[in-house]
Amino acid sequence: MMRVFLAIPLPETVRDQLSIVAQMLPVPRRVPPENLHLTLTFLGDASARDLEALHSALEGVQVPSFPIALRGLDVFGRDKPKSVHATIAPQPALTRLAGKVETAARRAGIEVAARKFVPHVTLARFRPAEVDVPRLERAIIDLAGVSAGPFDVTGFTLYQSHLGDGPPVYEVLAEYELRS
Ligand code: 3AM
Repeated sequence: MMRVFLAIPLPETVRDQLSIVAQMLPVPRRVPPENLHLTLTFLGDASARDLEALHSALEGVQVPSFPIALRGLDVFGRDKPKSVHATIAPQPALTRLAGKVETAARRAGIEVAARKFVPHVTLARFRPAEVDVPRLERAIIDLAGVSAGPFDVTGFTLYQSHLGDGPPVYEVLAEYELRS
């Protein structure tokens, strides 16, 4: 089985901008710049057979390319934060794309947890006890004006996540282009 997810890769300039922002956060374990991405759907463990069915289903996803922009920061976990992320300016085309890839995954027989799509780019992950929460909250307010992009989303990628000691290694399994 392979641990896989579908995500939008980010241009290098955007990853560079975001990693500078991440450096300004009082947090441990920032996401390495090369790992920054925007998850569309986490698929979990899939077999090679699942992935073949998924590949056929994803080739049928036809969505025109669209721009997105990153604006400001937020946390997951509220008063016990577990991660900090850059938020994405509202873009209905992005929500539609996430809906279509999720439907394609279900059609391919992959169980996808039903959860609301909250578009984000994770900048750091940690345990709540590892951060000074008021200090982190102040940093997020101070950095409310950060932005990156806009840039055109021209495709999305199927990644395999290899877990080990240290940050995960994301391997590209397949790339899907959006129509320009
Ligand atoms: O980088 P982000 O935050 O978009 O948190 C994991 C990461 O998301 C998420 O999948 C992305 C690639 O690893 N993820 C990991 N395990 C998950 C799970 N069990 C999960 N998302 C939902 N359920």
